[in-house]
Amino acid sequence: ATLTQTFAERAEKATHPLTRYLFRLMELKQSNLCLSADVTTARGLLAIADKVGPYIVVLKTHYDLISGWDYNPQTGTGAKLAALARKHGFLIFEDRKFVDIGKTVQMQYTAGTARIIDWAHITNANIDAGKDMVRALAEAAAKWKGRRHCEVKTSVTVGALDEDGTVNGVSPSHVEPLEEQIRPVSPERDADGRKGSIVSITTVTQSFEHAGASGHADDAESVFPGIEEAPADRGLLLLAQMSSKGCLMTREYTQACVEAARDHRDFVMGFVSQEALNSADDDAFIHMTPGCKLPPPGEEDKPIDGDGLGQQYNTPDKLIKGAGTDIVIVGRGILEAADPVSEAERYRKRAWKAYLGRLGK
Ligand code: 6AU
Repeated sequence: ATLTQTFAERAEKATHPLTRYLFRLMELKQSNLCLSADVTTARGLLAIADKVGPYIVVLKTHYDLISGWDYNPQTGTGAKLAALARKHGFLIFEDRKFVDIGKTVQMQYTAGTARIIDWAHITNANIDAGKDMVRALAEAAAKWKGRRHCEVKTSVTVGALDEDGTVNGVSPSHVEPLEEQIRPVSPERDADGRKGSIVSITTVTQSFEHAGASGHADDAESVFPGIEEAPADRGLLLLAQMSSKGCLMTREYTQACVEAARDHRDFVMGFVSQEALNSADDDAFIHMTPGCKLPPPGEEDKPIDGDGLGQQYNTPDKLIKGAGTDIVIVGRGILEAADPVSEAERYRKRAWKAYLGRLGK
């Protein structure tokens, strides 16, 4: 069923809001291309994202190979990428390949310097450590969404203010208050007879107004007519198969990824894989495929070599039409071209043609 259904039809069937959005974006931009923006500087990343943005639906990052990444949640590299994503209409995919125990991946996803969850719509995981870590990441995403929705959360606690100015009160249970406003309410003695004031403490927790990868497009007007704003959701792709030579992922492992995806439809959008993994009854998942390259223009019959370090390449036609995947992920094929922008357009056209070919159009 997957092979002959249009992306528009699958947008209706997808259960994940971001997958629905992505399928619609693909139809609108006539693109099933993801740029793997493996450049080494933050400046270079933002520049290529802005230039290639019109031709892609997903921008893939490896934030840990980029120097000069600015971690400021409001004005840093993540926030700037998010603004470009709104401007051009693409989703940001941090290719983090989480693999660890649930608690650790939760922390790596939401905390630390990069705070991936704040700017990347999509990330991915290798489930070698067991599928509970998918649930752990899903829980972190649900919590993030809940917090984001109450953009500014305030809570009021009453405590006693000592004469020396210290507050003896129950402190609010929220984490990381951005600021606390302490106002005296009335002079009082506390239970121990100490003089002080009853105070009201208003805790303002993290405001997500600018930090999220979605939000208001006031700072960057969309240049693509008809593009709606991405939903405020987070999604995961499971690394089900790899493109590299000698990959150790077995059929059992790949099948476990399919099962984990079905268990977490509200969070798992689909797979990074080399072929379509859906059975006939299930076409709600999306497949993104790396290891994609075109022969140079005019040398169409030339075989495409690997990179000498284990990477193996296939053409968009082979992957989209032949193996039934949905989005091709292209890095060096575009980045190392003399003109990356026209090369991105060439890949977009070829991958879209392969999709139409799959539909028999
Ligand atoms: O087009 P390339 O070969 O320059 O870059 C391919 C990109 C790299 C890899 O880290 C990534 O795709 N990748 C992945 C992903 C996306 O998870 C899986 C895989 O099997 N092969 C692969 O190359 O950024």
